[in-house]
Amino acid sequence: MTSKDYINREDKFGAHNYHPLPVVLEKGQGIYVWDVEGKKYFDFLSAYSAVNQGHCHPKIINAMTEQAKKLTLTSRAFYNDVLGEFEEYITKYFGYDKILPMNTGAEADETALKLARKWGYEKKGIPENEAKIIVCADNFHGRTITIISMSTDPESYKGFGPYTPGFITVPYNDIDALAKEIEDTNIAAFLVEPIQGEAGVFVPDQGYLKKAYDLCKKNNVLFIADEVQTGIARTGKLLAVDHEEVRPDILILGKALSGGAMPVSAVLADDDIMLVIKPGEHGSTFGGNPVAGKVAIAALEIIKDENLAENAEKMGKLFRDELKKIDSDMIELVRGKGLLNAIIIKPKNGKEAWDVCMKLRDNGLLAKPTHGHIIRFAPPLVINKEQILEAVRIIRETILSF
Ligand code: IF1
Repeated sequence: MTSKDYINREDKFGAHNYHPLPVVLEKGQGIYVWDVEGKKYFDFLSAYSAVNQGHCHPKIINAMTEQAKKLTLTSRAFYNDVLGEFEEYITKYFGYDKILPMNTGAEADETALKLARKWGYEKKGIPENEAKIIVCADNFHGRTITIISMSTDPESYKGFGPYTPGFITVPYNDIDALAKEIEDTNIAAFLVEPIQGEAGVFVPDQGYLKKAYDLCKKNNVLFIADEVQTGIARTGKLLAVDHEEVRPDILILGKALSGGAMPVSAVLADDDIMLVIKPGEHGSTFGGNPVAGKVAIAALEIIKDENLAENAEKMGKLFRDELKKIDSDMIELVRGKGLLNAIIIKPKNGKEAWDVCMKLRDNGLLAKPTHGHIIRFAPPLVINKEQILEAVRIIRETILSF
């Protein structure tokens, strides 16, 4: 079968809820992936920052296969011998009293919303069914009905109503707008991405998160950070909130928590928040399964053992510096933090970000456009200097060819 055959088969039997770049991958190792014709590519998407540790990291695959041979799933109806080990490891790693394990990012976001509402009723004294949560315009938190109810992007929410009530939207990076809304005593929480991914790697002003956090404290509102994409060393620190020394009341993790091996997500909080959820009130068949536990421990160990936060910081700076040297009016702006970066493309001769990504593919580098004019560049964090320079050479030659 050729790439074309694989694509046609997906088109015929799969729902059309994606528009992938036409490349069919069959193997990954570190920062590279290979297609079914054997062509090798730099992976500059990392499965939307899930593969921070690099494709098929041997330590993760080993943890996964060893545990898979022994015990894969008990459900939470019974205890297993791994979950406690994972819970102790991750809570000490991030400095929280408790973890609630889930699978996908959306599920972890939903969990955080439920926690915040329940805390609002039981601890803050909000009248029943009146809790509100403040969210940001242009957010991306996943695809469930409640999460799209918070979205301001018609592509996400249109046609899927009726929507879940109880959300107030404020513009991102606008502290005054937040200050105005947050005084309502029915507000339970403020939910924010430290850097907005889907919005095109939009980095807020230095100090925004700290000021937002202080406003939350002043008004007895929970500060919830969605670090599903920005967390686990992606932006040059373990968490993106670490750049401003903010400690979220509720921390949401996903994606790279498994290094991309399987869906593993988590919600972290201290006892006064986490313990408002009682037995039978929330859960998941697969959440906290022993394979996930072993995989997540390995994935988090790698971050520390291989100094991936420091590497992301250094390589990210080098990458942006080198991109800024490309002399082309097609690159309107380079932005990002650590190895979460994007360029804004100014169309030239009718050629847009999609055409640039197609040519990057031909030249051996995979990246995906977002919003038509932005290209996200987020390689695995194990990338080295030589590889960054080679990738920049491909990007430069590609851009200059238009
Ligand atoms: C897709 C974007 C990235 C997320 C944050 C929760 C979730 C995500 C901050 C949900 C998911 C994804 C999913 C992916 C595209 C993607 C994405 F472009 F849409 F914004 F990464 F940049 N919170 N992000 O970014 O996690 O339930 O998917 O595990 O294909 O939709 P999930």
